[in-house]
Amino acid sequence: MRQSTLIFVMNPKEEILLAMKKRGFGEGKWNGAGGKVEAGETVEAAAVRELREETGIDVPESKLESVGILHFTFEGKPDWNQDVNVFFVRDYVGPDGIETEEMRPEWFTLDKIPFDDMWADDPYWLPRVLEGDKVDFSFTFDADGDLAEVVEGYVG
Ligand code: 6U4
Repeated sequence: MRQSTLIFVMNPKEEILLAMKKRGFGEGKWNGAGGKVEAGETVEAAAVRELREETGIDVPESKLESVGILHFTFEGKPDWNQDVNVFFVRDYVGPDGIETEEMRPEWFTLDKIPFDDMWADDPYWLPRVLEGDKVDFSFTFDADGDLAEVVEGYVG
């Protein structure tokens, strides 16, 4: 299964950095930074690289906290199927993200997370992660692109 990364940065004020995807997969949605893990790359190295490429924020791998895994099946687009490795970077202090060709980052307070303009699966797992849980979910999107099935897996 294709592996990808998804990274959410939080600052000491407990705001979360979301980024508006300007092109390609997930265009028009707020999401974390992230993308495909390249051949020969670790998941953590990919997370650091994607965060830097998409928001200009540079963190060491040691700042990454693994908070879960999401398995996606897109029935209409099997080549989109992917396992998404989700990371949080907590207590980030440093330059704000910059707008890149791919993404426009913005800080949100936790009560203003724009779930209506995010992936349909996000309300199932992001609040859980924000409460401190680790998550393992499987989501199936049907041929119309609608979220059709949600299965919660076991996290030890
Ligand atoms: P790169 O590698 O940046 O050129 P890109 O086209 O940006 O590729 P892709 O497919 O590599 O995107 O990565 C997709 C990104 O979207 C990853 O960060 C994972 C995330 N993602 C995919 N499906 C998602 C979903 N249903 N809900 C969600 N994030 C999802 O919240």
